[in-house]
Amino acid sequence: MISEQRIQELNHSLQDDHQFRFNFLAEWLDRRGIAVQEIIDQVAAFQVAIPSWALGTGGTRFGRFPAGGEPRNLEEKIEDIGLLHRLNRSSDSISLHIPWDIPKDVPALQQLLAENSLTIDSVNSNTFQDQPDQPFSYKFGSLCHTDASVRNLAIQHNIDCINYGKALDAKTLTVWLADGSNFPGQQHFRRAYQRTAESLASIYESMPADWTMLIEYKPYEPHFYSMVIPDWGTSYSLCQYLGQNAQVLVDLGHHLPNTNIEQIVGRLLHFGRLGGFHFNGSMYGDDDLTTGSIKPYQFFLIFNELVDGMTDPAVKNPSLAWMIDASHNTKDPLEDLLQSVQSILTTYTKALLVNRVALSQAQEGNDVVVAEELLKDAFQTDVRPLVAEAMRQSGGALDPIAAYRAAHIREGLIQKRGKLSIATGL
Ligand code: AOS
Ligand code: ZN
Ligand code: ZN
Repeated sequence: MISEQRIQELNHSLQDDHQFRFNFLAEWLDRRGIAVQEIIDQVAAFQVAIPSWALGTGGTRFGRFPAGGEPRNLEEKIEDIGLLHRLNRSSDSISLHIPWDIPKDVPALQQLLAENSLTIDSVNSNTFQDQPDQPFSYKFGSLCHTDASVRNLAIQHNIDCINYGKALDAKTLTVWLADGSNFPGQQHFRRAYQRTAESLASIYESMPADWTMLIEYKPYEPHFYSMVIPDWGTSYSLCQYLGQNAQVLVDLGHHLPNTNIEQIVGRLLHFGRLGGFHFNGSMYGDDDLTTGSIKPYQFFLIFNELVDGMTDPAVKNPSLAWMIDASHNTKDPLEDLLQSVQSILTTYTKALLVNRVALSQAQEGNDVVVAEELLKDAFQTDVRPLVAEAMRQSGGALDPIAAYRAAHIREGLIQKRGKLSIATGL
């Protein structure tokens, strides 16, 4: 679709402008005692997993408008993500979804993954919809269900997911439960929680010792009165109950408007219970929009908390799973993912620029203005040349979206797969 040589040619035409902008910024940061190449190395090393379900245009219940050339199977999804990774050198893994991505020919898939320099990051279970041949229904819940046969079906599905993941060398099981209720009185809160905890424990016991279970929370949707795991506190309590290999997953869109997500991140880091992220953007709730598209300052404050926690030796948190969880109806999905990764790296870079010694002094001395200005200074720095340089040094494109357009990739995919091909996804 696009060769490394073509990427280099496209870079060549942008190199002059890039060098000018990069030199200016590097010199300025250097004057302030910031080790520029160290920052570039950290940005180049930062990898974000791409969800298999974001490669098509996610519909809404009102309709769906296919992008054209959407991947029709797991092999084509791997090709698409390989393409993203070739362009930005920052998306080297995939979040799988079962049953949409059940691996069939495992050796062939492993080879395809290796050819594209990709790995499988995590496996997502799906107990939010019934599959055609399913003996019992998830209509009234899965791991929390009142009927043990339904709970066992959902437990077994999660164990199957672990086994599919093992075949492809994944090490993470992501559990998001749609379980909840729509009307007061429908569900007994304490018993639903208890059943969920016990079901999760059965899954946890079947998990290899080097695996992590990520438990995602969500305040509403698909249920609108209560969710069994609505908030980080519930996820955290379940992790405490299960053991060291269970961690909380923060999906940026799973908070009520104006929730202080950065503080949640700080709390979970403090407890050593932050397992990973689902990056996306949102205005109202679980909007699954492009990461950083709506509230870039809040996104920066979240990364500021992350960098602070990751660089503080007192924080004992395992390494995090960085994942995108997006799915919407309007953009070319591959362009959207390129934008998301770009926004994640840009925001991470800004957080790396924060003068932590000065910030800590201002905080200890209660100098509110200086503390705030230190954050704003980093946030307002245009770090795009550093991100471009990180990608260039890793063999990627200086401007991945421009390269994607210049290579007419969507047109090529439509020719190959047809205008109406539809990817499985949300
Ligand atoms: C659903 O709202 C959650 O964000 C899930 O993480 C995710 O979208 C789903 O598990 C994908 O199947
Ligand atoms: Zn999610
Ligand atoms: Zn979600």
